[in-house]
Amino acid sequence: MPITLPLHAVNRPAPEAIPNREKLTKKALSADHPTWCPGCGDFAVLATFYKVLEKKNLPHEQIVTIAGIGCSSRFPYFVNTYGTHFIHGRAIPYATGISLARPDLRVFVFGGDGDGYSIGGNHLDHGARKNVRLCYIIMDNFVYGLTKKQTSPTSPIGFKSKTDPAGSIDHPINPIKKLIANGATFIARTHAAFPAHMSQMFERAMDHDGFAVVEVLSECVEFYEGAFDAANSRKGGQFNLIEEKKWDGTPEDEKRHDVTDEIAAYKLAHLPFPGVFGVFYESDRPTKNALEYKWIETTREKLGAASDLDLLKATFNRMK
Ligand SMILES: Cc1ncc(C[n+]2csc(CCOP(=O)(O)OP(=O)(O)O)c2C)c(N)n1
Ligand code: SF4
Repeated sequence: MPITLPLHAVNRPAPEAIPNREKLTKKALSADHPTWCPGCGDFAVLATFYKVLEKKNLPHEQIVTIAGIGCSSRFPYFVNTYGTHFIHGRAIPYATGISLARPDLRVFVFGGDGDGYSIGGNHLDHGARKNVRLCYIIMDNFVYGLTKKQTSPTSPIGFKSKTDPAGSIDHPINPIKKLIANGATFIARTHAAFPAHMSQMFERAMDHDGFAVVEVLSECVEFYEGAFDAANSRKGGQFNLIEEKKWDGTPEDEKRHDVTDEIAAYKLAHLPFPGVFGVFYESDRPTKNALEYKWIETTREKLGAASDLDLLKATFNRMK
């Protein structure tokens, strides 16, 4: 059964955009020069992230970037914000702590398919079910790039790598199905070769109050060149977009996708590779941040306007 608490009763406002803050130019947002191979899809993801941050007017000092380990996970080095390049697969629990403790911050998590779906796969499931307020951008290249070509959880069957020289035999995971099943409240998919679409997806993910994930197909030109050509209209493939319902009462609208319909989202996610791109699912289930905040405030009142220290002591006493 879904939680039926009225949202307005539990949602603590997300940090606000500041309309008149100083311009966040590329210069202001750039840190180290990216060490990625020339042509790596991750460059486009970084450029798009800079662009969308500026457009969103987010306060510079409130932006946090967290990542695990991998080429894509080097992201926080290249963005001039507070942030951490953390241990492999553990970006989500770390980012969860930051998001819960500091509701004034905007928490962004970055990583690859190995980091997010393999070693960190279980953390992804729990972040999604808890609906932690953060925005997770996964650069999926269907391979382990940093460690030079091992099979990843999204590598297709038959993919030849250093761990599978005769071709991968393991069924790849479907990240979108996994995220729907586990309760992520914003799930989108895009392609690094289409920055305009990627920007739209990033913007919507940033606007979402909850666990927002954007899966970006981002080519590893060194170890899996051409992996996403089938989804690239400029390379003879097809970049098929999800058409969302407009609720305009027209007969065409009947066929459009209702992003709040979990089963419809699942069916779209089930389409064979290269599938479709856009927003698969979006819902406004209460966040863990809001529920936990409400619980703390209720306890505070019960204990007679208790201080943070009193609350901490009461918690420890309960565990004695
Ligand atoms: C505990 C641990 N196990 C293994 C590694 C080695 N390792 C580093 S990055 C990586 C995989 C990265 O792949 P992915 O997340 O897909 O990122 P990409 O480099 O392709 O962007 C692995 C296995 C490690 N650093 N730590
Ligand atoms: S190895 Fe692949 S993923 Fe890593 S920087 Fe080079 S092209 Fe990008």
